[in-house]
Formats: sequence, structure tokens, C-alpha cells
Amino acid sequence: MPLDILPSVCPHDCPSTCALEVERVDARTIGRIRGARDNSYTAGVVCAKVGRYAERQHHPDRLAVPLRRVGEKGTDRAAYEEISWDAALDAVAEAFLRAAQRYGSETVWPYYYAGTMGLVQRDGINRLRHAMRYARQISTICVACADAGWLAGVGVKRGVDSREIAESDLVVMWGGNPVSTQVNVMTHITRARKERGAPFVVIDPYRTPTAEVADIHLAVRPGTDGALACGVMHVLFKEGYADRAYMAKYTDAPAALEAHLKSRDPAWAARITGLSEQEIVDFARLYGRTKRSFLRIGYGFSRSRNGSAQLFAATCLPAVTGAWQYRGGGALFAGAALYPLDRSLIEGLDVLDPATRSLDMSRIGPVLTGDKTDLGDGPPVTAMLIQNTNPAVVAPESLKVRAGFLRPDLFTCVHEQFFTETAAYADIVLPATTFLEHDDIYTSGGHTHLQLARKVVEPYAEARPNHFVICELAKRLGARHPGFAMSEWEIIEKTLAMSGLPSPDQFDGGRWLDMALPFETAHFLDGFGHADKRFHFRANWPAVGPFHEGLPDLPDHAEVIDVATAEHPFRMVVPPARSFLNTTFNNTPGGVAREGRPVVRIHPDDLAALGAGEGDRVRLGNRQGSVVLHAKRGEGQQRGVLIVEGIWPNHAFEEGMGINVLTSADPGRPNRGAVFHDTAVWLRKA
Ligand SMILES: Nc1nc2c(c(=O)[nH]1)N[C@H]1C(S)=C(S)[C@@H](COP(=O)(O)OP(=O)(O)OC[C@H]3O[C@@H](n4cnc5c(=O)[nH]c(N)nc54)[C@H](O)[C@@H]3O)O[C@H]1N2
Ligand SMILES: Nc1nc2c(c(=O)[nH]1)N[C@H]1C(S)=C(S)[C@@H](COP(=O)(O)OP(=O)(O)OC[C@H]3O[C@@H](n4cnc5c(=O)[nH]c(N)nc54)[C@H](O)[C@@H]3O)O[C@H]1N2
Ligand code: SF4
Ligand SMILES: [Mo]
Repeated sequence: MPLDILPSVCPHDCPSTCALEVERVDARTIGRIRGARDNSYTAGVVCAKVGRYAERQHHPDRLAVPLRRVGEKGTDRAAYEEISWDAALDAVAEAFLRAAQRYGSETVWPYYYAGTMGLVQRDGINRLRHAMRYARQISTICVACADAGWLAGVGVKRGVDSREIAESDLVVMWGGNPVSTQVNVMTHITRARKERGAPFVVIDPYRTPTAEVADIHLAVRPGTDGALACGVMHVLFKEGYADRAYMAKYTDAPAALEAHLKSRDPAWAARITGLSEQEIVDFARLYGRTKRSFLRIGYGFSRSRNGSAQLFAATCLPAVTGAWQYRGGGALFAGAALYPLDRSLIEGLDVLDPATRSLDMSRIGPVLTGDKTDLGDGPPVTAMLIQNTNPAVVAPESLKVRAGFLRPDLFTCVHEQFFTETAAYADIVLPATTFLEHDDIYTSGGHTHLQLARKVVEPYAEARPNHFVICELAKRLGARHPGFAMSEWEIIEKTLAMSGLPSPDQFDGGRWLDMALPFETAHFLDGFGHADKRFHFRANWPAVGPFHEGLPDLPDHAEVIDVATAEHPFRMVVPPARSFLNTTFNNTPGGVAREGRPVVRIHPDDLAALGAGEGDRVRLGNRQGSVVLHAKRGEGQQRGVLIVEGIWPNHAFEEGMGINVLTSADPGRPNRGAVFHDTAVWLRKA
């Protein structure tokens, strides 16, 4: 029997946002998933984990029906009994009303992230929040540090079209690992290498799968990219690679920058980064003599207390050489500003009361354990609705997160596809649809398309979309907003109309709209995003956020990190594993088999000094706690650096708690943001 092939869009939290083709076996069953060949960015490629999505879609552990907790919090599925949707929704509404009666509406904290990137299903929770005056969420777990760093220099969140990578003569992947985290970047890099002989440089503390295929790997110490960028720019000025005419026309303070860089030579940068002077000079010359140089900026090096400053320093390079002017030249971090969407219907922005308090999602541990830094004189958080995220595993300071979720006076409802470790703390668990079972609209961080996707198969068992849960709760809570009475598709059509964008039938094949800007604008030849239209070498950190102490205005190494000390001599980085996507896929057989078990990569000399070998049990710790892992020889990283790929479930670790026991909920500077890769630890034999 021939299979139906239906279009869709990958909803996962990945900059690639692939245009998909899904084999439909019958109304409830899918086969393989492939990348759409006719989408110029996806170009027929998807990652292996989504290719075998049937493993996840038809996983025997999918949540099938609503559950009510009858046993202990934080245990397992046996602590729950099945109930009807009506009974479950009534219980949630009643708990929210009761909590608000006692403490005021801001005691309720709806909490969400990007388990799905569809705008209606992901962000609809904000409509309920605003209509009910519930506490707001400052969404810091992923992009806050990077956004602040990019905006400091460029002034608007967009960059050069990623398809232009194929037309570059030098591609630099800075602080990102696309072979694992956004494979489609590699399609375009491969074209540049094959068709133009473009060298490919990776800047990353360890030999990632991307670094393995690169021509040059600069294995910096974590948190020292600001120094590398300055050492490189020193050479660019000194050896005549700086484009002074470009800088005079397009930048704010080239003379101040040049004077500032005089003392930041390659020897200085080598001492801080741990690279050799020669590596820095060679890279600077390569970058300086190539006009069409493309910096693809990853998130990784922004996840540090000085991360915004690091990312900002990197973005200064193309402004010094003027690479922005050329096709295939310039830089890209993410393209959010390409999508001029009016989000008020989806998110209920028209009913938002700016007086309601905002809580930092990355600080969920401190928030739930009553930290006054976060709560001030406000009420405790006593009720939560959680959608599309798994904070029991992914948020920093896991021990505090656990203590918070275990509070007997906290009511939690978790809407999920699986019985995650967060669901195991819930009072009510609701089964959620996957992207194949609901409609949505998708923007993208890594390319320029706005995409639509209709459901492909019927919902599994009693699974329901986020939109359904939000609208049903609104009814029971008395929340009023036109969005609660509309279908997903009606919201999408109305949102497009309100935004002055074409209607769905005018999208290419009903699927996507390419929002790419003309060359002049994409390359900032008609000005950067700041009011003076210039690229800023002088960052105005105090205007960006409150935590600006210790951040220099000109690009520099900012030592505001968790520096290694005698007590904590190692610097730990906790990057993504290839077969998992955050915690998604860490329960599918294919992914788990490929990843094996949680390991820590240790430099061979550090391993020898410890008297340990490959596969031995070692313990990593700091003042927050400790975890046991198996050692792995880490070639291609400096001594004193530890790498723990994840995100494994907490229960995959010997003592039942995962790697985020060790990461800190300190805010990144200047405008918050989780600092996952900025942790000093000790290391012992276990
Ligand atoms: N397979 C897979 N894909 C994913 C994800 C996943 O978990 N697994 N997660 C998704 C999500 S939510 C996101 S935000 C993106 C993130 O994707 P990326 O942009 O790749 O960012 P990170 O995952 O934070 O880290 C990437 C790299 O940064 C490096 N790094 C850490 N600190 C430093 C530093 O100080 N300097 C430099 N130069 N490099 C540093 C790490 O070693 C790591 O290799 O990927 C998405 N795609
Ligand atoms: N150690 C360490 N920790 C990290 C990171 C790291 O690199 N290292 N990266 C950080 C980053 S960048 C991020 S973005 C966070 C992400 O962390 P999470 O937000 O937890 O990310 P995901 O695992 O992508 O998605 C969470 C859940 O959303 C559910 N979900 C998917 N679609 C839907 C839906 O339509 N409805 C509902 N109700 N649920 C749905 C999935 O089943 C999944 O369990 O993790 C952060 N934590
Ligand atoms: S590369 Fe990213 S967007 Fe593409 S299929 Fe994989 S997870 Fe989805
Ligand atoms: Mo992320």
C-alpha cells in the first residue's frame, strides 16, 4: 500500500526548524520523517533523532490519560490514579482559585519553555497568565545572555542569511556545535568547502563532532573568548587588515577600540585563553585576509556570567574588517527580528497588567525555596501550570528545584507527552499531543522561513493540545479573551492578518513564506539597529540590564566568571549530546543506545594525575553538591577542563540527581540568563 506523505515542521527547540515530510501509515501511525527537499534551507536533511521520530511518537510510555496524585510527590507512576479530563481540569481550576484567594493572583506561576516552538501551543499559556494577572516569567534559560551580547553591538536580532554560508570563503563556528545541535548549518558549510575551498574553523573548549570535521579547532578555556577576540582584533589593526573607511562610516568608536586593543596582544590573549600565540596570530591573519568570512555564532559561549560580553566581543570582528559588506560575509546568531508578528492575540498582550511581578525561570530553585532576592515582599509561589519544559532536570541548582517541588503547600499541574521527572512532582498530570497531532505556526532562529503545519495524525489516546488546556482552564477560571474561543487555525489566520502578512493560502505550497531581507538590509549597509545606525564597539551595558557590574564597555576579557581555584581547580562545561534534544529523546531507545551512559571527558594528563583510567567512577563537586560519573579520555581539550554532555535524566545518575546539581542559578550579566557552562568544580576518584 503506498504511504501518504504529509508536510509538517519540526517543533523542537532547535534553530534549524526543519521543513518536514512525514510518512503516514494510517490515521494514527507514522513511518519515517524526512527533510523537505524543496525548502532551500532544510534542503532534504533532518537529524537522525527526528528521522526516527516514530520511536517517540509511538513510544509505549506516552501519557495516555489525565492522572491525579494519590501517593508521595517525586516518586513514580504508581503514585497516580487515572481520572477524567473534566475532573482533572476542575481540580486545577479549583486549586488556582483557592491559591489566588489566599495570596493574590501572583502566587500562581504558569511556567513554560520551548519543548514545542509552535507559537500558538507554546505561548498561549501567556494569554491565560495575563488574563488572570498571574505572575509573569522572565524567559532566561536559553537566549538571554546571547541576546544581550548580540544587541549590544548589532542593535537588532538578525544577521546575514544563513544560506549565504555556501558563498563564503571562510566559515567560523564560534561557541556552537551544529553537527549535533543544528545539522543543517553543515549542509551549507559543506557547499562552501566543496565549491569554494573555504576553510572551516571551530572555536570550542573541546573536540566536538563539529570540531572533528573542522580544518582548524581553537580549543579555548571556557569563558575566555573575549580575550581571543581582542587578541585577534589587535593583529587585525596592527597588520593592516582593519577596514578604516568601513569603520568610519558604519561604527561608533574605532579610534577608542584601536587604542584599547594596544595592550591586548596575542601574548596577553594566549595567557588567558590557553591557546598559543601562533594559533591566535594565524587565525587573525586568515580572518583578516578573507573578505567573505562568515561567523556563525552559537549559544554555547554565552552561557556564562560573562557570556554576553564574550558574544559581543566576537561580533566586533566583522565590523573591524568590514566583512559585513560582502556576500557570504558578516555574522549570524539568530533571526527573530525577521518576523514582524503581532503576538497580542496569541499571548493576550492587550490584557497584560505591567504591575504584575516577573520571576526568572532559571531561578526556579531559589524561587520555589522562598529566596527573597526573587520574591521580595511578594507572596510565595503556591500554584503552577507547567507546559513544554522539564525543570526538574534542565534548570540550574537541581537540589533547590527538587526541594521546592516537594513543598507540601505547592500545587503543580504538569501537561506533558511523557511522565518526566517534573511530572513526578505534579498533583495533576495531563497528557499532551505532539506536533503531529495539532496545528501551529513556526518562526526560526537559524533561517528565514515562517512556516505552517497542520496535524498529520489523530491524537494518541486522550492526549490534548496545549491550546485545549488553556481554553478549558480559562472557562473554569472566568478568564476573558477572544483567543479562548478560537481554534488554533483561526488564531493563526487572524494573527497573520493583524500582522499585515499574507494568509495561509498565499504561503508557498501552503507551507512557508521566505522572510529574507534584501542584501542591503541584511548586511546592514543601510545601518545597524541602533538609533545612530552604527555598529557599537562601545557597549552600553547599564542600558541592557541591571547586572552590569564588572562588564567593560569596549570588548575585553571580563573575569566575572566562576574562576578555577585551589579548592575548585576544574572548569566544567555541560553541552548538548547529539542524540538528545535537551531532555527530549533521552527516553527513546535509539538515542539512549547511541549515548551509552553519563560520562565526563577529562584531559589524559588530568586523568593520569588523578590515578584514574577510562571508565573509572569519578566524583565532581562544588559547594552545591556532587555527582558521580564515568571517566572518558578527553582529547582535544585543555587541562583543567571537564565536559559532561547531556541532558541525561536524573535517574541515569548513580545517586538519582543529574548534572544540574552543580550548575548555578546566578544571573548572567548584564541581563540575566542561565550560566550552564560556567562552573568551577573539584574532581576525585569515587
Ligand atoms: N542534539 C541536540 N541538539 C540541540 C540541543 C540538544 O540538547 N541536543 N539543544 C537545542 C537548544 S535548546 C539549543 S539552545 C541549541 C544550542 O546549540 P549551540 O549553539 O550548539 O549551543 P550550546 O549547546 O550551549 O553549546 C555549544 C558549544 O559551546 C561550547 N562552549 C561552552 N562554553 C564555551 C566558551 O566559553 N567558549 C566557546 N568558544 N565555546 C563554549 C560547548 O562546548 C558546546 O560545544 O541546540 C539545540 N539543538
Ligand atoms: N546541563 C544542561 N542543562 C541545560 C542545557 C545544557 O546545555 N546543559 N541547556 C539549557 C537550554 S538551552 C534549554 S532551552 C533548556 C531546555 O529544557 P526543556 O525546556 O526542558 O527542553 P525540552 O527537553 O526540549 O522540552 C521539555 C518538554 O516539553 C515537552 N513537550 C514537547 N512538546 C509539547 C507540547 O506540545 N505540549 C506539552 N505540554 N509539552 C510538550 C517534551 O515532552 C519535553 O519533556 O535546558 C537548559 N538546561
Ligand atoms: S535538525 Fe533540529 S529542526 Fe531539524 S529535525 Fe533535527 S531537531 Fe528538528
Ligand atoms: Mo536552548
